[in-house]
Amino acid sequence: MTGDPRGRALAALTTARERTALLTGCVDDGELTAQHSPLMSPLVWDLAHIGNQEEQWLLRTVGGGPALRPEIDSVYDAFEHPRASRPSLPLLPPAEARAYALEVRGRVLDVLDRTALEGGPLTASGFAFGMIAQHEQQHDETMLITHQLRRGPVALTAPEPPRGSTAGLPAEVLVPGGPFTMGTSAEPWALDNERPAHHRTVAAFHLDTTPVTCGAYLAFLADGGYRDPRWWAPEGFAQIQRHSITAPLFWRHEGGQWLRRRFGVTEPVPLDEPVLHVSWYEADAYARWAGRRLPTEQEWEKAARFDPASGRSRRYPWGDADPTPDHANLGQRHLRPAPAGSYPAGASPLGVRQLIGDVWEWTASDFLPYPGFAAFPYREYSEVFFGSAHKVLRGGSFGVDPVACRGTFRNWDLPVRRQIFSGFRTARDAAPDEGTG
Ligand code: AVJ
Ligand code: FE
Repeated sequence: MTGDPRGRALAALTTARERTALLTGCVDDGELTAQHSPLMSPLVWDLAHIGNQEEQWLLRTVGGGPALRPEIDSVYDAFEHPRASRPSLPLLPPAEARAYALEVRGRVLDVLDRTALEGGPLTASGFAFGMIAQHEQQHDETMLITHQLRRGPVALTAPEPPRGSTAGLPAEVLVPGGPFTMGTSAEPWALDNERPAHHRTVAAFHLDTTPVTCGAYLAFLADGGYRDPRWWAPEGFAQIQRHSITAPLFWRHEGGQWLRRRFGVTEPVPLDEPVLHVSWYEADAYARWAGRRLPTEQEWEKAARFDPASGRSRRYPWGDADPTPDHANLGQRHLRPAPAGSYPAGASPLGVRQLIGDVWEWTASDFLPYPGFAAFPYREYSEVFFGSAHKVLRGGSFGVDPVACRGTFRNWDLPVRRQIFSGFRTARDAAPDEGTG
């Protein structure tokens, strides 16, 4: 990240708030207060929670000011109240939630004006402001998921993504074995779980050039993949049986073809688009059926960041420059993944495409701390989630803003989850004489 941190912070906070305004302004108050799925909060909870986190970190902790509305902290504490229970809380009504978030933001801009963006880790390079912009954008992706789960059309518009193709691309790329630098100690707005930079060694492996497409996934369905326990982790097979899952979420078979519902519109499943809304179990089963496996988180990051020419790990597959619309499908600029093979300018040095943007990619790995991890600034962001319950996703989706997406960024979820914008790519070990060194 380059340039003036104050300008960066202001731009990131402003971009996040514009997106929040669209996501909470495209429906009436009834839709804002309704719960559209027990997996999600009412949209009006996200809205005031965004304001409340901003109040706690930027007005109270960084600004040192008095609390504006301390009595609502508990209502918007994600740990006190699971998502399913949030509709029964005494939530601020939509107009009040909007006014609260606006009031907080006005005061935050004064804090930003008068805070020296140096010194301790919270203020250096504007970290806390960047953290809160990332927090708001993460909830903006969550709110976009809520819109996908809602019944009825979604009044958000976006141009179609660029039309790429896999013609002429190899199916997979050989990533050489050997050490590389994983994580970061330099990225000023990196969150605690991305830190510190450390060395890892991976053996040579082959990685899909693009995410797995709906067309490839359909072959797994057609082969009876959802009925064959050979391909599934036992808990995964139990889950698809318990819930009668026979295809990715939002797909249905009708009139001899596969359709899917996308933001309230039903369309034929697009064969060349990365598959979306699959669980870790579905991704893992597909990979086993294909005679392959999911990449580990280490392999994914090496493919995304390692530059064989310099031996250095970079911020993104294409280098150190911040993402532009030519590099990757990010920021809700398009409300769907681009076809596999899109974004040639975003390719890695070895030619891997679409590592950043389009779909979050499930990895084989549990969400664990890096050696030397230190929770910062609060344990509840990452530390309480470490362990074998959550699997890591990498690379970001079309629904995530560039401020919350980079080669080191780590997302995580339960392996049963499929309402998120999740897809995957597959890998396989290289032969002993391939790509060593
Ligand atoms: C990192 C996406 C798993 O949404 O639960 C939002 C982000 N943390 N508020 C989530 C988050 C606190 C988090 N994920
Ligand atoms: Fe949050």
